[in-house]
Amino acid sequence: MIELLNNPISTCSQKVRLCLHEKKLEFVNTTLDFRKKEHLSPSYLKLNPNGVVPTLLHDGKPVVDSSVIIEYLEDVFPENPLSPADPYDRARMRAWMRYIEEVPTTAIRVPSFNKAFVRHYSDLEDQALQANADDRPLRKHFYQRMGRSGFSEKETEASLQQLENTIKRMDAALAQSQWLIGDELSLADYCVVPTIDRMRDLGLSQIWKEAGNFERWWQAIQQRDAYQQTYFPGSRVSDIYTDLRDAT
Ligand SMILES: N[C@@H](CCC(=O)N[C@@H](CS)C(=O)NCC(=O)O)C(=O)O
Repeated sequence: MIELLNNPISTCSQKVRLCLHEKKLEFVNTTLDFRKKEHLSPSYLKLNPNGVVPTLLHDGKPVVDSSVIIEYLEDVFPENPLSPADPYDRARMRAWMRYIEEVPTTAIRVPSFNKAFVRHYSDLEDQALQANADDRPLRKHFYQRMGRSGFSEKETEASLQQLENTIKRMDAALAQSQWLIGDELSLADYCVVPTIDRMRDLGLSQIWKEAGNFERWWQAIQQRDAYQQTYFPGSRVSDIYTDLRDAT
């Protein structure tokens, strides 16, 4: 039995949902409410001491961290593989995954919080703002830097540059092959999809307007059943923060 403790709009959760659907694995989709801080409750912290989503429960055993989870699913459920058979290609896939985790996955948080989430903290008094940051085992300093009004211009600019670099790197790779690793879809592709979808949702799709290979890949991703299943209504920030709808 597989249960995914996650949140509809969380990019890290979407990455796991994409892989579960692509592998045609049935799972119980359990939503944690960020506004109620359910991901910071003592019972959830016992499963995931980082206080972030997603967490996979496999026969009751917790597996944490989205990339660890999708590799675990590959190990345990080899049917409908999303990892190449060749060890060298698997190493290339993991190198992409590490790059995606370090660069775009980190970068997208800055415009996401600036445009969507910071509004929840803008009226907090100093003490409440500090307490809110202190509550987050993994993200205390991130929330401190964000403060009440969002990330600095310098940090925002650096994030946008990182997102642009990612698109350029992907576009170059996709000139050589259909997917990031050769001609089979892999975990590497799905690792980056939630960042791209979020970029579009935040009105940042002009970044890839000249990237033809990337655009072909993005169109192909959006045709997949797993993509349609992952992005159900309510899974995009613009579904919740309606002022963002003009951006898309
Ligand atoms: N490396 C972790 C990061 C997970 C993560 O940052 N999750 C975000 C949502 S995408 C979260 O739960 N944030 C909670 C918060 O900001 O308090 C993973 O990939 O699972």
